[in-house]
Amino acid sequence: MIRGKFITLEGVEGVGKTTNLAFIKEHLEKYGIPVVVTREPGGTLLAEKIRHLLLDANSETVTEQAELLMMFAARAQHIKHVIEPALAQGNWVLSDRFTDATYAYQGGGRNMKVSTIEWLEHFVQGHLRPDLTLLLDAPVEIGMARVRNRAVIDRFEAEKVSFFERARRGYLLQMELHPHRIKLIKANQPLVEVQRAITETLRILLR
Ligand code: Z5A
Repeated sequence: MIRGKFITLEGVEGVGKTTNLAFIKEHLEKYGIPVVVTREPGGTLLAEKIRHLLLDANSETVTEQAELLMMFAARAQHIKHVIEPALAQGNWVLSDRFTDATYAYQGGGRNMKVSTIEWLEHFVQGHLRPDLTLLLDAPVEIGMARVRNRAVIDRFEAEKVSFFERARRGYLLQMELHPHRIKLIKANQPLVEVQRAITETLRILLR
């Protein structure tokens, strides 16, 4: 069995990750590729419970250490029960966020030490890294404006604009460090243009 490819979608809120996930799935399926769509934090029963705890805006103050460890606890479950088995069975896995989000939000947003994140990445993932990461990038205000009318604001969405600016810079730094894996998609353009750019970038894996 040929192992599948692991693709992740990243970017700050409202850039269009969820919207484009469905588009990518459909695009890959046209090539006869079986696709498993998932998300982080989440993707398994336990990891979804952790997601709920992480996003709950009414909980006690969550320490940045607890937040970081919960992200990786959810990720460990996700890798073991969803990502690895799916890849081993030849599926392509498409995840709405993965570890680049930790570098962006906990590293950039919360100013946590990169060396701690690197250690946890190695501890939890071993050699597992995405084959391709699509970084949907747009000015923070654009994404925020797109999701402004949501009825429920989660614990992250309640953060200040400066937090998301640091997260965006964190993502761009990750891209500088991993230029072969992380590809920038300009998300501040009409959806049809975003999807044209995504299709073009996916050719790297479809060749
Ligand atoms: N988090 C973390 O801190 N550390 C980690 O390691 C991980 C996560 C894995 C939950 O993520 C939170 O977890 C997240 C970071 C943290 N918090 N924040 N912020 P999430 O993925 O569930 O949350 P999100 O980024 O806030 O998702 P989102 O708000 O749904 O954004 P999106 O998926 O990128 O956007 P969308 O839902 O596809 O689109 C938003 C709207 O814009 C929608 O109405 C679309 O129709 C519209 N849209 C999309 N594209 C366009 C274009 N091109 N033009 C016009 N309108 C568009």
